[in-house]
Amino acid sequence: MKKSADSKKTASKDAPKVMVGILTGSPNDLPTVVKVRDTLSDLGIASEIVVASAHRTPDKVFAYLDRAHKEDVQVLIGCAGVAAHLAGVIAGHTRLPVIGLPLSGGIMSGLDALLSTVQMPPGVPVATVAVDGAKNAAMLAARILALKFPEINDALDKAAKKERVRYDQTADEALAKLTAK
Ligand code: AIR
Repeated sequence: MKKSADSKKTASKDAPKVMVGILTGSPNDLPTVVKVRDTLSDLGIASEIVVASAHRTPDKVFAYLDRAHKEDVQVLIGCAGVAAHLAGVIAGHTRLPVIGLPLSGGIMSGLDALLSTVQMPPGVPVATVAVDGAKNAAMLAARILALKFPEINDALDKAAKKERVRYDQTADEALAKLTAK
């Protein structure tokens, strides 16, 4: 079957193996969802984005999951807004770990999506991150992968050290500005 057109890495024989499948319910979700892919990419993790809706195109969701199983994708991320059942439907169809990313929008600014994603029945877990928490969805996928792939653990260590430097520098600069007033 053809690789997703949304995949950042082209499907050549040299392309890194896709480890994370990111499904999202609408093309309108992409400005947030692309941050998941970019964070994974910064950690050296190949992923692909597939636009497929649990309600509008459930057949496409299941076809992708079947391909993901065959291609040995390791972690799945389901992103959706409003009646956000995508991650839950994915979790009902796979044994792979599923992360849910609820998206804002709609009359409840994402609270509807958060509850639709997180309130799963016992036995069908979805590890749900914050509304629009694209970075944490990627970081959680990376932590899961790091259990099996030491190079991803190293990449996470490096990223944490870099983040610590950035945080301390920002704090120092903010305090220096205050005292200069
Ligand atoms: N959605 C699509 N199918 C099922 C759901 N819950 C979500 C999308 C999007 C929102 O509905 O993930 O966040 C609105 O979709 P659209 O395409 O009308 O912008």
